[in-house]
Amino acid sequence: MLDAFSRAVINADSKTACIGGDELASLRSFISEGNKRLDAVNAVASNASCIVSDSVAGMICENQGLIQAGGNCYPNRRMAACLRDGEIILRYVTYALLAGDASVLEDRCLNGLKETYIALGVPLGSSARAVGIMKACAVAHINQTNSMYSGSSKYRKMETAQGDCSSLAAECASYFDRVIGGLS
Ligand SMILES: CCC1=C(C)/C(=C/C2=NC(=C\c3[nH]c(/C=C4\NC(=O)[C@H](C)[C@H]4CC)c(C)c3CCC(=O)O)/C(CCC(=O)O)=C2C)NC1=O
Repeated sequence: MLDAFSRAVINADSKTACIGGDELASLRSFISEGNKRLDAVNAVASNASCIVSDSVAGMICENQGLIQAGGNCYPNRRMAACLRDGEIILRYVTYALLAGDASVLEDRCLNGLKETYIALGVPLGSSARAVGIMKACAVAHINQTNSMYSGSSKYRKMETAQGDCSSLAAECASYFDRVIGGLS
């Protein structure tokens, strides 16, 4: 498992070079933007159960055969496994966002997942759809555009300094895209 710092070392070592100007500049911004990154991780991690349940519900809403006999979210044992998988995937995305590197997600979560799903008959397209909804939810939480319930008791405002988190939201989206890519 790598993070932004160990990744810079590996890259430099593969060129037998010292850590150079571009890498240092990128690490400098990783540090100076560090509090934003922690807020972004917190925005996703502390809304994880909401993000997972909404995404799996959305996936099922669009394809109700999943919860009928023969569907892969039927019976409750499979429904529970599906929700659990959503939580696992989201958890590894938050680790990657914290580290600023996808290797923890690749090595510990995605490695072999597609093969496991094929062997178990877990539908890859539906899984990718649920991950796609999680991506939209997570991005909205990071950018604080999750205003659907704004003003209602369901809306949970996260107190953070105002600022532009669009590049962290895009980075987070790229980790979900890796999951979708790994399942297709
Ligand atoms: C650390 C990383 C890690 C991952 C990612 C992981 C996934 C994982 N998901 C599994 C099952 C499963 N995964 C699902 C998921 C779904 N079914 C659907 O219809 C939806 C499309 C989808 C939810 C979005 C289901 C239903 C099962 C149970 C399948 C079965 O037993 O028939 C299994 C088989 C063992 C078990 O049932 O617990 C594994 C290993 N395990 C791990 O250790």
